[in-house]
Amino acid sequence: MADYQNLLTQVQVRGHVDYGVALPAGDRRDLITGASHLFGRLGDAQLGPIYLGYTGIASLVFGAAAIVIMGMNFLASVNYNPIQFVGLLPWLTLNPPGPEYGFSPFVPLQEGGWWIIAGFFLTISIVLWWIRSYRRAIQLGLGTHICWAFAAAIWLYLVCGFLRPMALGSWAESVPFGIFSHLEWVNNFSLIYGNLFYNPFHMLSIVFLYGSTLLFAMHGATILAVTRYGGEREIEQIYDRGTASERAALFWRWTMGFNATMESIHRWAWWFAILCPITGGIGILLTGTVVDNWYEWGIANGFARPY
Ligand code: 07D
Repeated sequence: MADYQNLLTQVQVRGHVDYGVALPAGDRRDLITGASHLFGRLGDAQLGPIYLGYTGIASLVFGAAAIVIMGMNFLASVNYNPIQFVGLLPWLTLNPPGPEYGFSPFVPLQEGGWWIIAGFFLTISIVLWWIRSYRRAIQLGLGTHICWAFAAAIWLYLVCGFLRPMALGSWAESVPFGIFSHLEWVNNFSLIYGNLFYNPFHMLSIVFLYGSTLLFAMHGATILAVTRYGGEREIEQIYDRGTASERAALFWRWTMGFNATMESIHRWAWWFAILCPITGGIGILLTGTVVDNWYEWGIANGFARPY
């Protein structure tokens, strides 16, 4: 029945609710459990148990506060007209303080003060969610790989919204909360600092971004292709290599002369993924602090050519 799994066939196993392994004292498993056929099509059919805990609840409260502040500012900007709120949503924005306020924490609410408060709450929410992910991993006896990957993304978030503005002494450098306004920030950032394409850390970040998708596609495809030989039991294949990994490895040696192993492919994927925001954050932090114009920097360093 479970043979010949591929992209389109799937099996949903539905039994008693699985509460998971027994854990040390103090463990809690909150909220409903049930099963959903739709969820089963995307992943595991079972819903819950969800663990909220103190950090989870606090994170949701701070996150909700941040979003409500953003939403209320958006609403105020369209005179509390709900129709316009929906219609203009992609264009609505909550902007950081202007350059006249430097990096002062005391800014009138309408001049960027709300932005500081929303950003503060959002950051608390994200950090609490990180703590929650770390503590849940420890509680389950897992490694903390997921938390450190999440931390890499938080690094880029903090560089863009806090660390670089602090280094330059100006909130105005920071990112607005808004759909198109944050895209405009990205575009203007590149224009003002001489085209981000010439920033070597932006180059590296793109390498790891594209590289991650490539590795993920190669790995996902390889595992799907060898499930008929039990290849989806990846961990077993690491310590007890079977015909699935023999065939997968030979495929890649045949086609490109080299293969990752059942184990190392996951290290490749993890490093590529985390290096995308790590190198990106370095590139953003250097911009305007160490290098003012990446195009001129490229000319000075012999890889860009004058027009
Ligand atoms: C954003 C940070 C972590 C996010 C976290 C989540 C919540 C939810 C909810 C508010 C993703 C926090 C949020 C929990 C909140 C609510 C409702 C990670 C993030 C923790 N670029 N570019 C990159 C390409 C150009 C520019 C990275 C390509 C132009 C700027 C990446 C191209 C110009 C910045 C990348 C291209 C420009 C970047 C992002 C092509 C614009 C950055 C990596 C083909 C005209 C960022 C060093 C990432 C960076 C960045 C790709 C072009 C500007 C590799 C492919 C030339 C200003 N660009 N880019 O993981 O790190 O983001 O740069 O043209 O700041 Mg670029």
